[in-house]
Amino acid sequence: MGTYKLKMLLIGDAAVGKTSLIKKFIKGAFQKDYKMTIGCDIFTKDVELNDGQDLVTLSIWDIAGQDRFKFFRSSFYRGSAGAMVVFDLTRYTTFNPNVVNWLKELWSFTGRIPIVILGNKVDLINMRAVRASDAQAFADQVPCNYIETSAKEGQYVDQSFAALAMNMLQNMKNRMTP
Ligand code: G3D
Ligand code: MG
Repeated sequence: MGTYKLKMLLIGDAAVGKTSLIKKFIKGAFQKDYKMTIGCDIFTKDVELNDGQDLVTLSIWDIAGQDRFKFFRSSFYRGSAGAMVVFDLTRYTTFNPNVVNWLKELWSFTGRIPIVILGNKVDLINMRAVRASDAQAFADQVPCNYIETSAKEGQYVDQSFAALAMNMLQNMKNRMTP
């Protein structure tokens, strides 16, 4: 049984659903800590992985403002073990080119930490502007998981956080093994 504390980020354009995904995952009883100087909210949640063998306390960092706090982004990124890169399936530019832009910025601060790419708002079927096959092909190149979610209906939200937590844990264990 291992216990770990891992910092993770949600990044992506405004209004793609980052805060909604976190709230859906945390459900009702969440603890939130607002960091005024960085302009972000920090949520905390425990998850059990590997059939309860590992307990991970996730510290989930969410950008609260938009560009206003850009200057402080280095403190936002510092020390994070992984990230969710979120785009909106109904707005093409949030995927291309902006997922790449977010990834470049992330990795310029953190190095190549694990990520998952989320195509959110999959419930808006008739408004889809990004093909699943295009997003999957991009994720295959990275490589990383690609998951289509709905923060509104809850589809694959828990699975996305679990997948990233598993990747972060595995990455950390690999680094600790000589
Ligand atoms: P952000 O934190 O990335 O900026 P928010 O995004 O979580 O604030 O969400 C932006 C808007 O998109 C919100 O609408 C929210 O309800 C909506 N939204 C988020 N996720 C989904 C989803 O999966 N499906 C649908 N249909 N809508 C979603 P409002 O109108 O409240 O601003
Ligand atoms: Mg938000």
